[in-house]
Amino acid sequence: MTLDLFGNDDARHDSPQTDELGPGAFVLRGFAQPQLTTLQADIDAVIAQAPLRHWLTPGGKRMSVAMTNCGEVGWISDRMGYRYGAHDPLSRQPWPSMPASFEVLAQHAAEAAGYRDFRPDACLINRYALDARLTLHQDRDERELGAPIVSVSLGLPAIFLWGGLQRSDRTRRVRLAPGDVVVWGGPSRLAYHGIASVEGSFDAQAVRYNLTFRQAR
Ligand code: MD6
Ligand code: FE
Repeated sequence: MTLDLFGNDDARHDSPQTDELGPGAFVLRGFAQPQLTTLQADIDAVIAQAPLRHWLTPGGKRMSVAMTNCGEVGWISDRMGYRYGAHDPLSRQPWPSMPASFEVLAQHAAEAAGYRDFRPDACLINRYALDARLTLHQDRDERELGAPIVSVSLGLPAIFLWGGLQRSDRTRRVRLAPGDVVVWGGPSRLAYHGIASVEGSFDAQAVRYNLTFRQAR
């Protein structure tokens, strides 16, 4: 389905394919495709400064997804809970600054989905090996729940789970390919979601990356 996200016919014909997941939640198919090479180089540069690591959940389990951050604040998990912090607990340094390529893409994607003035201050970088999963959860550690989240997929495809506002609501399985961008906010901002599986490839080294941009503080 192609939506009229811009309110005029020209934009509708120019816009790429868009799937509506729920009210205020969209998959912009291939939106980041032209930027994939630049984005990957910038991911590698961030990781060189703030290495990927497996956080512990508050319950003490090692997360299967490896994570790091860039921007003014980063998402952290340990025995003390989930939170945002301005420093990398490993190096005690500020998180690397957000690459311009990230910020521009996130703002454009938010605008394409109807969210103006998105100013992300946090970018979580997730790396999924073939056996990594992210169980059903809500993103609710951000102070500004009025702002949307922008999520960019790179590398191997994955099956994204999209649920409702209750954990027990039934979930839909959505395949996310490299370059797909999910934008969600408004009435869907607290919807449950997760990653069920990553699709394998012949390249044993291959992984999936995901960037999620938030207005955290
Ligand atoms: C992922 N994404 O795609 C995990 N959260 O790897 C998320 O948990 C997520 O894609 C909030 C909004 C969009 C997302
Ligand atoms: Fe999430």
